This record gives sequence, C-alpha cells and structure tokens, in this order.
Amino acid sequence: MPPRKITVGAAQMGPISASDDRASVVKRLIEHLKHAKDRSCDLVVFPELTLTTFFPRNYYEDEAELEKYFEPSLPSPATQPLFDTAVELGIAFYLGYAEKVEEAGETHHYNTAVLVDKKGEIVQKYRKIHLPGHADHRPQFSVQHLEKRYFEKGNLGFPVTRAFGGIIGMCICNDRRWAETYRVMAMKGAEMIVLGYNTPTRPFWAEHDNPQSDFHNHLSMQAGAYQNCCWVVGTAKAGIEDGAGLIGGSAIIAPTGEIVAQCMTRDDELITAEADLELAREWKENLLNFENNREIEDYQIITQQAGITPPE
Ligand code: ING
Repeated sequence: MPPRKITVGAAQMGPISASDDRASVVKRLIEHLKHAKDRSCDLVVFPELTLTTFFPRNYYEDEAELEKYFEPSLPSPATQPLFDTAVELGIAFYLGYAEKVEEAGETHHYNTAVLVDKKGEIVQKYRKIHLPGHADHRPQFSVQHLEKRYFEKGNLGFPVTRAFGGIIGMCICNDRRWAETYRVMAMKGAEMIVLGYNTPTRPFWAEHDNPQSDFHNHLSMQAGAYQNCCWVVGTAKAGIEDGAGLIGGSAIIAPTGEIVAQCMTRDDELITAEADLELAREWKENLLNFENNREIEDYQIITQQAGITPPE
C-alpha cells in the first residue's frame, strides 16, 4: 500500500504559573504553531490542561478561585487567536483544557481535549475517563492531586474520527496507563492516538519523587502503540510550576513501539515526525491481527469487574 503520511508535532509546554494569564500562554502556543508551520506539520498536539497551571495540585476552598481555571466556551476570547492562527497556517491541533458546560440545566466540569481541523472546526471532543488522584483534601501532603474532586468522569467514551487521511483517537494523561484505552480505540480503527499529559514528578501518595516517572511514561505509551499497531503522540506540560515538578519526555512513538522523536528539555519544545499510517499494516494483518487472534471468550472478566478477585 502506498504510504499515508501525517506530519505530526508534539508541542511540549514548559511551566505555566498560576499567575500566568491565558493571553501569555496562547502567545506561546501560537509560537509553537509558527515553528510547526516551518516544519510542514499537519497536526500539532498540545498538552492536557494546557491553558493554565496544573491546578488540581492545589486545594481551593473558594469556588470562585477554582472556576477561574475553566473555559466556559471554546474558542473563548482568550483562545480565539490560537484558532485564528491555526486556520491562517493551515494546521490542525489537539488542545487539552478544563471544560465547564451547562447540560440539561446542570453545570458540569470535565478534563477535556478537542481535535480542531485545519479549518478551525472542532471535529472531536474527548472528556477524560481515568481520573487519578483523590477527591478529599489531604493537608498532610505538600501537593494535592484533586482531579477526582474537580472533574466528572468523561461521558463521551473513547471516540475516534476520520481525519488527515486516517483514523485518529484521543485520550488524556492517566488514560495512557490503562491498556484498555488503546485497545478500545484500536478496535474502532484508530491508527494514531494523540494525548496530552501533566505528570507530577512526585506521586500524590508519597512525599518523594518517583525515580521511574520517565520510564513509566514511555513504557505505557510504547506498549500501547506496539500492542495496538498505532502511532502514539504524547505531549507534556513540563518543568517546575510554582515549585511543583512535572515530567517532560514528550514523544512521538511509531506502531513498532519505537520512539521516533522525544523532547530533551522541560521547556517549550517542538518535536515533529512524518508518520506513515501504513507502517503497521503487516503487523495488523499478521501477528497482531485482532480478528484472527483475540480470544474474547477468555477475556470476560475484564468488563465484568473493576478490581481483583484472587483464588481462595
Ligand atoms: N497525571 C498523572 C498520570 O497518570 C499521576 C497521575 C500522578 C501519575 C503522579 C503518577 C504520579 O500521568 C494525570 N494528570 O493524570
């Protein structure tokens, strides 16, 4: 089969402080788009919650204080310049943000990402399903991880969409650590899965950094890519945000599981690759052919229970 190529960019963002306004962040995102244009990118992947600091690290007593981190619409006045520039340059993008939405007369809050096409239209929305951390305030820890408090579980499933001559899936951060995330989208035909992440160097259950943070980050995405014959693009918000560390390591991973491009800093850094969506065909059709090899009668437990039931 002739190659089907997408030139994709992972636009890693360095730290965003709680005191940084959206205009200054959007300016940095636009700089990324301009560099991506110079490298003929079709699609740029920005991080999770990329318009603000990673605010789930903080406990907010004051509701109004927390609400400041949510977008009541997208595009919003602050993000419109990003959409306008993307259309001008003819670049599609994935953007992670905190979504506030009124549905059936109720207000909901999600950790959301959208895929915006080259005409500036939102062609796919995803709301984060695997929300890590805790809902209760844990003052004994210097850093919180309150995604379970601030966001509802996503209600849009794991969608895939036809775009750029292929089929694109999306997820967000912690989703990448769960094998089911990639499998569901691959079973819907995903050939490239794009995601953003904010991964603290210090896990919310410990008062010490996790020395395997970078290894686990790449392991999760490389395994997902290889076992599902998908390209995986993971983009970090990185660096020290108001004293709290976030890993970098943004990467573009081929369906072979190999990292073809990786960020080397914890700052704003763009990496790009020419992704041939046909690269995995021989694997998809042979060794990892789902139709001929998956034994679903033996997998029932996976959807029948969440936890573990060991033998007596
Ligand atoms: N972040 C983390 C992630 O899965 C986490 C959750 C926190 C993992 C601390 C490890 C240590 O990458 C988000 N935002 O899901």
